[in-house]
Amino acid sequence: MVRMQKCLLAMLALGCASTALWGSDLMLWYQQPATKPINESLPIGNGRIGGLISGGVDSDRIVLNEDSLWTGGLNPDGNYDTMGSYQMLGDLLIHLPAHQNAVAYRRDLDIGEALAHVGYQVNGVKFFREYFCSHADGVLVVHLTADHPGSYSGSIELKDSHGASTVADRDRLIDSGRLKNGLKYEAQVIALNEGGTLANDGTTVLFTNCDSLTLLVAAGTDYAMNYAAQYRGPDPHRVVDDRIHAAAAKSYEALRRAHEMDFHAFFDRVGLSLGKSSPEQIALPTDQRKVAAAAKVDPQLEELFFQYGRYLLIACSRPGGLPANLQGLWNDSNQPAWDSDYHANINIEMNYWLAEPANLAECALPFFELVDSQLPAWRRATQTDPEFKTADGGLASRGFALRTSHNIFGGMGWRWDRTANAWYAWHYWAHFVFGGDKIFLRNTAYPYLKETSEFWEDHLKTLPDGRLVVPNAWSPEHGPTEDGVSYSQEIVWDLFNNTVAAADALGVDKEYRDRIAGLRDRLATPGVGSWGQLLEWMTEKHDPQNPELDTRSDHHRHTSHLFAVYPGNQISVAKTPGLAQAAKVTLSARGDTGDVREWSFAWRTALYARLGDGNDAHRELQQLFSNRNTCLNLFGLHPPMQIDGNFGITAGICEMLVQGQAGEINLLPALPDAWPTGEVKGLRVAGGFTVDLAWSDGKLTSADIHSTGGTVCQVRYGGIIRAKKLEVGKTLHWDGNLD
Ligand code: FUC
Repeated sequence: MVRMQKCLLAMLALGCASTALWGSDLMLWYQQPATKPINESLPIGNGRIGGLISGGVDSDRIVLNEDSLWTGGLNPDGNYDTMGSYQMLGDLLIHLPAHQNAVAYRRDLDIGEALAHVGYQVNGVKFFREYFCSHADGVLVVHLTADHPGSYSGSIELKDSHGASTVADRDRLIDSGRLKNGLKYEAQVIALNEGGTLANDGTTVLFTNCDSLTLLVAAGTDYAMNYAAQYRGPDPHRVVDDRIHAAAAKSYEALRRAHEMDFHAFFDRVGLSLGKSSPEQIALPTDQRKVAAAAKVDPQLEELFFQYGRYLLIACSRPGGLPANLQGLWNDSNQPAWDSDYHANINIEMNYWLAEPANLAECALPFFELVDSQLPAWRRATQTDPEFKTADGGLASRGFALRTSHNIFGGMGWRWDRTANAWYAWHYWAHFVFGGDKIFLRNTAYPYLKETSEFWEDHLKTLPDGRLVVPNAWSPEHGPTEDGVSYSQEIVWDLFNNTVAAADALGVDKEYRDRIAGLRDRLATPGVGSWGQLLEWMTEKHDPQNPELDTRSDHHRHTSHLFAVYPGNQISVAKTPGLAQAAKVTLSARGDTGDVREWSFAWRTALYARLGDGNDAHRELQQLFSNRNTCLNLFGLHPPMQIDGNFGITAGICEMLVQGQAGEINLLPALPDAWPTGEVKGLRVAGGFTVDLAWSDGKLTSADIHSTGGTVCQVRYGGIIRAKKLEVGKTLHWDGNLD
């Protein structure tokens, strides 16, 4: 309430232009409603249900999503066309026919509070809407107020996106249906009024002369992350009904308080300041400001973009729900691009790069839950496919592989991405190595790592010289299919290396651990080519069909063979300077023109950061602001909209500020000239540390390293190295000149 009054006061005082009084600086704001939902509407979500707010004046459209609303099934033959796709749930439409000709319009999303707003005036009356999606109460909430009593008359519609009809029951709308795969879904909207009256005409709720309205939306399906139950659970009606009634029994203020407490517990863990933007930059609405930021550095917008990745992950990936798909949680189509699927050759991995360093580790849990629930189906598909004959000619009997794409029912699609199983293992290991949770390591991560290592133990091919290679692999989505492509070699190296470390951390499987360590050391490592590049394949390519392949003009969007630089760590400036130099040659040749897309810029940012090159990392980041690479609502734009770039860039910025690899915590390893002065609090690094840093004139001024893992803390700043064993809960503080 206090906040709403503050916002109304701001509107009264300043019309619609100011951001300063409106709330936090972390604000996306616009002077017009959205016209294209996925590109312009503002996203809210609670990890399971989501909304895209258009903020239309006389008709507000909120696209509704529920993360398990998927077509498809087991899809045993792996045909991408029959794999199914993520669906849109429907639209919540608020019709306000008398509200045409609004002035002083403003629409915003305050990502520091997880609240969206619309404000405008009609005939001297000030109208205000506030929207949020509560994890605490499981409902999406819209609150409509005005500074004049009795100003709201209109109707509420709930439109099913699969043609099912909605029925009205007093002040409630109920929409239920079944997809072709039998999946049952239900959505309900309830309207609560102050003043005026509510009625219904059988399909819509009508409101007349109300002072204010609160709309609550609950939704669910009968999906269950459970292979044994064929991915089905109880009918959603009961849960949806209970949720909406429980929420309706609370006051609007109580719902909002619970939402804010829940959200702040995640969001406030990390603070970032990269310097001050100019008053001219701050005065621009986000759609104009982001375009300008591609040409001229806008530090506060970069900070907003960093935090937007964190906001979006909190909004779309919470324990109990499904992990973020290709569009996170937001979808305005029943035929989304690439089915809005889980894409295993870069995209879903990139979705989760930020979770550990940006201090949102719990948000990674849905990924593990989904993957673990798919394993029985993936094992079956792999172990019956002649593609996976073992070295002795039999069918696979241990482990599983993944195709490039998968759904939520154990079904996969498109070509096999043979080492995606091992790339997923990187995430299981990262969750342990950042957080130190031994129970997770023992019960969840190690079983996954070990089973995947067993698969690769059975499938590696021995070359005449004794080196081991992954057979018949494809460097996504580039060049030929052949043995020993660098992408696959590096990922299997990473898997084996982490399996060894995991067995050591648990003190188990000594013999197995030694065997895997031996295999790791026999894996062919990437070579260096004639122009100093890191080789993407075992041999340099001279392909008349594809003359650019493996040349300085090869600007392919994927940088798969640089996995070992980021997110892997087989190659680093400190430990393998020659290969790091070759990686740099490759990266700069791949460039940032041509085939390079939104997520590619994010990966390149992180790669340059790992290679210690802050200015190049920043150049890649800055390009994301162009209309070619991000939508007006700052969602990544491939095109079409894709969310991995949002998550990837947050991870990339973390890597620019602090890195924890090669056994060190490296402070400000890639600080660009564009951020001479700044501060960051709460970033996590591997080994169990949280780091706060401040810098000025490009130099570190203070560092606080808090131990959550009780391990040796070896810190590097430039050429200076300090090491100290830090007990859990202790902080290592340095100020001023570290030398
Ligand atoms: C990968 C990429 C494409 C796109 C798709 C969803 O296959 O090569 O660029 O991001 O995923």
